[in-house]
Amino acid sequence: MNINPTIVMGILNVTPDSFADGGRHFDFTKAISRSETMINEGVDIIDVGGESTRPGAERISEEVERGRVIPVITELKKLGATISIDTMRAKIANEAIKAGASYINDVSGGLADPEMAKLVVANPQVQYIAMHWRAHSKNMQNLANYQDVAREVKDELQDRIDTLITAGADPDQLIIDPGLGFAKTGEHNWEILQNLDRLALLGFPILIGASRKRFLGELTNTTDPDDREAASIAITSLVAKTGVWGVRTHSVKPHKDAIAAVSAMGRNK
Ligand code: PMM
Repeated sequence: MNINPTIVMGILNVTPDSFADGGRHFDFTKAISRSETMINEGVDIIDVGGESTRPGAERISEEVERGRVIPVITELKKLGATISIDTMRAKIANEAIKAGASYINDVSGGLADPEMAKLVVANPQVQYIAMHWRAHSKNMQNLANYQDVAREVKDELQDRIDTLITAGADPDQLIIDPGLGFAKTGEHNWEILQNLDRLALLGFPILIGASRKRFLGELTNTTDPDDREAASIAITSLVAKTGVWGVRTHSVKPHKDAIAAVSAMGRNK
């Protein structure tokens, strides 16, 4: 179990159409100003993404993705932030590393680009987040079929890890994520959250991205993602208690505070 407090990875979607904050940080100046706020609020890592992965989303070209993320990463490096690049493309990840990223957040766990494993091996100083994924966003909800979602997600992540380690990656580089909402229904997401102890058996740090997602909208009867914040914080608190390594969230301070309260309650126990 992770004995350090859960880290907060703040989301910076530089896209016009993501799940929860699409459009809000699309403009470069707005993206930097949002990042400065997150830094002031104590964010641990800023996750910069240029390609929307919301259900049904079409892919964008590599050039468009590059143009969105690399200038932002270059600027964030100057601000001293710890940077993650949310991409499925090894080329973009490589340029992001050169510009200052120290984490690759690959929602496809290496399935979308066969070059990704080589890049991870070539950059042992970089951490790699392998998320559970079955297909690109356009088709993924057709693949939300499981007998035992917790077991199948665990097995499929094990397979991703085996591929990376066989390619030469250092196990210490790897972080896993069950990919809530990716080829999963709301029920599947809850079942995964109820069974994080089973995922922890893989022996890797776990990242959870529940923040403001659609299944919380179904739970709380809300269409505006901002109205899902209380439910998001509840999940952060409970997963922090189970010892997950990190949470990927839209707001920073409320989640940092929730984690601090969880740590304080667990102190000296
Ligand atoms: N979710 C989204 C994008 N990237 N990365 C990881 N590791 N885990 C996630 O759950 C995840 C992700 C989609 O959500 P957003 O559009 O709100 O960023």
